[in-house]
Amino acid sequence: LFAAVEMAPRDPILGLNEAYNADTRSNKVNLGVGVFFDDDGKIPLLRAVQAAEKARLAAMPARGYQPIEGLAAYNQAVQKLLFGADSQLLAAGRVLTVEALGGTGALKVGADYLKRLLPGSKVYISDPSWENHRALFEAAGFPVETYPYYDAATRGVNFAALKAGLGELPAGAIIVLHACCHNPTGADLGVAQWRELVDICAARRLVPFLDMAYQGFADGVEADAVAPRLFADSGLSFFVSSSFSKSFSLYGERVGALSIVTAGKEEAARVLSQVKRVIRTNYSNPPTHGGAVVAAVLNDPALRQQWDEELAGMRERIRAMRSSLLAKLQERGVQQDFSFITQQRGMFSYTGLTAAQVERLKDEFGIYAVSTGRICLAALNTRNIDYVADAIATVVKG
Ligand code: PLP
Ligand code: TYF
Repeated sequence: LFAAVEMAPRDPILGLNEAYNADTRSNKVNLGVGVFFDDDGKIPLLRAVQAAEKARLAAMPARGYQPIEGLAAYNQAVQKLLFGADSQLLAAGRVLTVEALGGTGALKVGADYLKRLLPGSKVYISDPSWENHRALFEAAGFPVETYPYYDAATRGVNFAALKAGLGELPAGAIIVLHACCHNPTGADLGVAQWRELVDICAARRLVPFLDMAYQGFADGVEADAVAPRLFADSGLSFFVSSSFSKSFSLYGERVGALSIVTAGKEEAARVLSQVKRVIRTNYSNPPTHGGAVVAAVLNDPALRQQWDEELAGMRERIRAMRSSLLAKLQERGVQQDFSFITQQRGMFSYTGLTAAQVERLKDEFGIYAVSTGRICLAALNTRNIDYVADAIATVVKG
């Protein structure tokens, strides 16, 4: 049966973990995968999460099936994070939200539903994008192409090219947009640019799919929601995937959500019924724990405040590592301008390191980065940053 099965390629990012884990050097550093580590190099278990989990464990809840769409208290909390507590969109009942298995699960449910809704459409992802975007939408049966995004010369967004690219797309084209903290480049649009982009989507009748995997990691929960809120004001229909893997440090619990903005309450009910059908034939209904914990935190004012503070702590730690890495590269006499490190947002930086330089970092120093030159700043800490700065300085000087 399996004699002719070929070995599938590894995920370029998750595959790095395996190589890192197998490395026996004690000073090795994993700047590959996008995970937030604290200054001790550990994945934090947030205090707000601990408190919610303790209360949940003490209550010993029964483990019945959840509704297909997940926990209502969770889905409502997600909507408020995306659109604001007093959103008119929410008051009008235009949004449906379903709990999903992480941001990936939300993208998958959205992609499968879109394939039923718009079977002849194409999907456009940013150039470059998170590799799984392409794989997910291709797996749902869509042809996937790219729209212009990153400009290696400025280390920012080539907005003119982006606008021109989107301006050529046919009505009904699905465009996947990173709502904030673009992965892999760290280069985001500004508010005025988002406004223009919303206008283009409206004029060309594109179908926006916002991927919100890092809400709170750039400027804060509210500020980072500028894209979904501008789209909300436009009157357009669109999709949003949310992930709480990073913002709640709940990676393995698989907590995410898919929200779909429709024209009205009655339409939302019909769309929800179709999305539920997609879920039922995938995994029936989501697991209980992660969503219950996130809902408990978001719906309790004291825990919510604690989470806001802990999220700010994570955001500030990444910022501090950005400034520190830049300063340390300058101290080491690196001529190349690395000031973009402090301008890019979120966990990642597209460093401009070549594949050969990344290879040297791994071979000579045990420092793992993605071959595209993407590094995860959240893996730096006060103990490994000098070593990393030394190594980068060495490889860029030749
Ligand atoms: N979208 C982007 C842009 C991401 O970087 C990630 C990272 O994990 C995801 C989606 C998936 O999130 P999750 O881990 O919750 O599935
Ligand atoms: O880009 C990253 O590193 C994170 C984690 O298939 C990740 O988003 C990477 C690859 C993948 C799933 C998650």
